[in-house]
Amino acid sequence: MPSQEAIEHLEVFGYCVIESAISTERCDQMAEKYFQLHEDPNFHSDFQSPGEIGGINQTLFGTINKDEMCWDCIAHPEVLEVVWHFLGPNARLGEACTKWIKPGAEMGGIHVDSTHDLPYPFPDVPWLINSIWMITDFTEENGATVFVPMSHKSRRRPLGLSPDDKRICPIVGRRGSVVLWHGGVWHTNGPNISQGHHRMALNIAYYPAWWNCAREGGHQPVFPEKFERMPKELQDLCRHKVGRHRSEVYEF
Ligand SMILES: O=C(O)CCC(=O)C(=O)O
Ligand SMILES: [Fe+2]
Repeated sequence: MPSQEAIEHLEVFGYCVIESAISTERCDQMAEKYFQLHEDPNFHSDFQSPGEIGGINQTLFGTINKDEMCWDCIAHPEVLEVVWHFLGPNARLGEACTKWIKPGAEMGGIHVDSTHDLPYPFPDVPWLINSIWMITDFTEENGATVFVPMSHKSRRRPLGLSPDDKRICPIVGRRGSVVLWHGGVWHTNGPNISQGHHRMALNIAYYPAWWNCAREGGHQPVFPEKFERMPKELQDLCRHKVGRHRSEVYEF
């Protein structure tokens, strides 16, 4: 989808898909690496919660320091065109993390992102453009992300929505495609009811320059030696979070 069309789709429906933004060969290399990272006990402290160790729905933070392949995704030109349109030219990286949905995982709770203490109505300007790269194919059976199209227009969270509400749509696609969404659209991971198909995703969040990035727990700093090696465009996105420990870059 050309960026202009993607922008329009996101504006109206709350999400859009850019197909085949990276090659399947690259995805397969990334998948292999990400499955290993999730299994590596050295990184267990980077799970979103300690209860995820050995679990069937895992989020592993700090991908930017662990894997340089994800750098091309974070600063992908077509993605950045959409991000800059909604968040302005000084948009910043929130976090890049990997999300593994194993067979047997249940559908997540439908939610909006980064709004825990925001009053209603939510801001009428986007506060987050979130994205999920399909590192393995996304299917209706293996946990593809699900969305309620246009729900970002409600400017509230999805209270009391039944998991089998007909408005919930899985967004499926070949690996290498990326879904972008407005943080206010109602969404979650689908259930993995497949026979042995694992879903791996790279989740990259972008915030506008005015957003307080310390609000989100778990987001990791970018190590200085990694930052030095990055192309300029990626450095610009990460400029606010260079350090060795989270406490150095976020005040709380
Ligand atoms: O894993 C998924 O499909 C959804 C993840 C999600 O809700 C998010 O990244 O905000
Ligand atoms: Fe989410």
